[in-house]
Amino acid sequence: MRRSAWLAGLLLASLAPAAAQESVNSPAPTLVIAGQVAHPRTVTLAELQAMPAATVDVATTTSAGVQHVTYTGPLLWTLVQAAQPVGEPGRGNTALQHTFLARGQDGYAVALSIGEIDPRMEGKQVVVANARDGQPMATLRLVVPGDLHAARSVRDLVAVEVR
Ligand SMILES: Nc1nc2c(c(=O)[nH]1)N[C@H]1C(S)=C(S)[C@@H](COP(=O)(O)O)O[C@H]1N2
Ligand SMILES: [Mo]
Repeated sequence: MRRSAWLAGLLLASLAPAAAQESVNSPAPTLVIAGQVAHPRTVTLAELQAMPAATVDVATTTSAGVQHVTYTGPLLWTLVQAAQPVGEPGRGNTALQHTFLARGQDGYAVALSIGEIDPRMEGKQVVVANARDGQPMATLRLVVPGDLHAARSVRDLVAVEVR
């Protein structure tokens, strides 16, 4: 395993118990941005709420028909850019090499790629939602607009690992 990947794993492992502890002691969720970035950090709910937010409409098909819900929060793109993904040395333009593993409190994780959310590419408005239909949420949720199934809608989002 590359040393950098090992370090990222260690960082995530050491932060996970702290995050779990926090949800017991305090209702305010936090989000760890780590991995192949120059500036790994833990973003607090207050910081997320202070960032420019996008609102996306998500349609879910249920037995009762199609239901629309709106989610509001900063774009994943904004958070990732602030952390500054770093490429592998000597590989030229590495901007599009990155993928993300977005992880929930329960360990559930889904992958996305930077090309999906880069505004110059697919530009999908993937948000780290902290409000649903305008109401504040107690936990964070990754929202991927346009998905037909909700499997990438990671609830209790606690970490985004940049790879
Ligand atoms: N943390 C976490 N998020 C998750 C899952 C999970 O098991 N854990 N299941 C996914 C799947 S498969 C679906 S269909 C949706 C269901 O969303 P809901 O349980 O909030 O309605 O959550 C997604 N997000
Ligand atoms: Mo699902």
